[in-house]
Amino acid sequence: MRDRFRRLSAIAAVVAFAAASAVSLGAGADSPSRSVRYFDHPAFGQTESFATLARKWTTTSLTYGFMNRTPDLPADQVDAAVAAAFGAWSNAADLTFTQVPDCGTPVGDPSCQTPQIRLLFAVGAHGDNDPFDGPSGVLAHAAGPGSGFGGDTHFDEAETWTAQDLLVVAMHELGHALGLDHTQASNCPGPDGGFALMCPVYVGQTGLGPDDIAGIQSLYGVKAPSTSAVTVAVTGKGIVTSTPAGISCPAQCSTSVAAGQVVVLRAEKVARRWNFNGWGGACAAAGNSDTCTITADAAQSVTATFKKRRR
Ligand SMILES: [Ca+2]
Ligand SMILES: [Zn+2]
Ligand SMILES: [Zn+2]
Repeated sequence: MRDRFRRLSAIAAVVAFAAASAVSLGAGADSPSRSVRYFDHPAFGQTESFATLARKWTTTSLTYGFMNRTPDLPADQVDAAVAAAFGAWSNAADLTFTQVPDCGTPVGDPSCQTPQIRLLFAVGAHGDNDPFDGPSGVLAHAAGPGSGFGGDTHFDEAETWTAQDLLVVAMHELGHALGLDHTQASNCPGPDGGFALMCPVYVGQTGLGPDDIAGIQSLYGVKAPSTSAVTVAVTGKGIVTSTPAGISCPAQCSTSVAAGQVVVLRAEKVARRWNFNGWGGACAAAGNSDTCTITADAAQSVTATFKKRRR
């Protein structure tokens, strides 16, 4: 069965709560009469905190692409806002996103395999039986994970998009595209006083809250800290040690450190009549100094050469 965009029924009391909260939080203080803006559908999940949709992606490495871009902003600002929105989720959980060209076929085409998450700006009816409502009201909507429509995220072109609105609305919709439902009413606002991003109303959220992070991590797990390998090769009679500890080559010639870690390597001769002759590889610039400092922002490979003195 083809995925459908979620349609949730409005709950009058909850809408009234959200409207009152939007005003009392002062998010619309400059224009208190401004109408409440919904990310998508004004309804709340039913669980104790964050809520998840029926499905999640079976991979943690996903592609996205633009079917078109809003003319309200320069293309590079659209790209930057959307990339930052994806980045908020990939920083919070074990997810990576890669931008690819759109397949170019119509909305919901089941044969379109990449991008998995297709982004579209459209006015009114736009091919998914969920027409947009003109200025204000619903700002965007997204389908949960799956093939065909799955993950597709649409923005109401009847809105006038600013980079900040696009960033936050995209962040919220991508929450749905990744498998999160709206959080429950008591998280709007949440225990920390801030509104959860996955609250259905847009009252000036700027990023993920604790509830959103717990939700996405429940689906995809905690992001593994990234590490870099440091590898040393010693030629001749000498030893290379490291600070922080980990390398003591030739006994222990490789180690794994946190990405970006600064590592100091020290060369010492271990036999009479042998001298340190110099560094190579990632330490080449250190010449024949006793120490070499490297930053392990990627895998680093170092050579150290010791030579026997001529008599
Ligand atoms: Ca609208
Ligand atoms: Zn939503
Ligand atoms: Zn749509």
